[in-house]
Amino acid sequence: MVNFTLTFPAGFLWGAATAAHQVEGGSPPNTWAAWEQMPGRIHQNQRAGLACDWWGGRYAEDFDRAAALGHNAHRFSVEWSRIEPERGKFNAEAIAHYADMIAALRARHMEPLLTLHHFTDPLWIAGQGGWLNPDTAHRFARFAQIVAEELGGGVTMWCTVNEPMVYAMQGYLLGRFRPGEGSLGRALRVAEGLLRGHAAAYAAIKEVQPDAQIGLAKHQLSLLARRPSWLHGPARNLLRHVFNRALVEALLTGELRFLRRTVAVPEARGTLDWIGLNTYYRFVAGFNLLRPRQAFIEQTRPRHGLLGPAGTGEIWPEGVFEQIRWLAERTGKPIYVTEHGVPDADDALRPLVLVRGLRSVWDALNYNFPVKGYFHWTLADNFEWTEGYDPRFRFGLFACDPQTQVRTPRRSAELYGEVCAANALTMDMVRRYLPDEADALFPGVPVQRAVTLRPRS
Ligand code: IFM
Repeated sequence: MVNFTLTFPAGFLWGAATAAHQVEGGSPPNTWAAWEQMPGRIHQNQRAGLACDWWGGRYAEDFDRAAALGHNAHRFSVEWSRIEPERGKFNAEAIAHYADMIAALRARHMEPLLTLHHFTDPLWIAGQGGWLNPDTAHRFARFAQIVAEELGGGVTMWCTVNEPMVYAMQGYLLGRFRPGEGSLGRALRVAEGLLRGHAAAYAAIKEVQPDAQIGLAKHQLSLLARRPSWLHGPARNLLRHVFNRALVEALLTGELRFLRRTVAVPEARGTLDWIGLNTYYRFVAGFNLLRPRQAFIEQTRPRHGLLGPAGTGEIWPEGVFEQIRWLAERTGKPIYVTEHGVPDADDALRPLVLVRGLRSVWDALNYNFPVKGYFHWTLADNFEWTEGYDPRFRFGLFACDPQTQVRTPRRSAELYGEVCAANALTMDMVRRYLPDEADALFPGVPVQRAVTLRPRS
């Protein structure tokens, strides 16, 4: 009987990831709170409402829960529109609130990883054209500078921008996020704006805190080519380049190459101390002549596999290894898994997704890829953007009812807690949480034998 212990390196960061608008509640003057007012934009016209009431102070009890489970780190974001509700006017109370949150993490021996931009913009930024306006990158850098000056005493790990390609594509090409547009050209210009914002914020934070560790969180899709691959393979490669790779390449080269357009962004070159990986799904990509607006590329769900809710793809935890590998080989930088998780209110899939995802991280470490931490998405059920509080999109280790504010741990919280506390995943844990799948997941066949026994054709 196999009885392994997959041990992680000493000092490995274990935690969960959250984002301000999804957990805080209290309607800040930002673009999402405004978008939620528009009929038909969010599942059942819901609004974030109280969310997890972190603005009301419930972050403290949630940090207690995380600390009790052995988390030694937490990724969260600050809300730009609260800190700078009007151009150039910074709100001392909001800054004090985030200082308290950071102190609360430190008091619980949890390392804060602070994200500056997670999908929301102050209304005054939207009013000046958002990330299509070149001035926005400078405004963002000024905001980053103030945050670094005010909060840098307790933070050394900074994430400038969360999922810039998701923000650009969902808002400006697919129309699912504000401003609900359908233009590939504008989506790519927004991505360029966010890249410039990242670079400007990087420089601003380094001015204040030279030893800051600064990165961004990149959403990566695992992509199969539709058959026949000689026809659809190039479409897959193009999507992979545009969505997964172009922006990362630009951080290394200072050139942003999208389709036929190459833009010089020299200020972005070398602005990466680490890179964050957010990954969830696998899709199939192919050519479709009916999709001229999307450069004739269509992205669909695979027919088989562990399928996520409608509108998502195949739940594919092995993508964690695949994406770490590309990011590590291409950038040579330390890697944090800044998000990985699964929407699963019943917790029927999460233990399996966790075990497969963590095995992927461990595999990557064994290839000497420099993975430094893992942040599960997310701590407690929260406001899932366009999906609102749709029960099919509950990502929390804890269930959270936004009306009653009652939290209930899911079994996965305990499983993940055991991993964090032991700094290891063991076969004993896998057997207890996944009794039916344990032996199939870890058959204990030495690689050498598995290779020798592969049937010849
Ligand atoms: O909830 C989101 C998060 O804000 C960004 N990454 C994906 C998560 C799950 O959809």
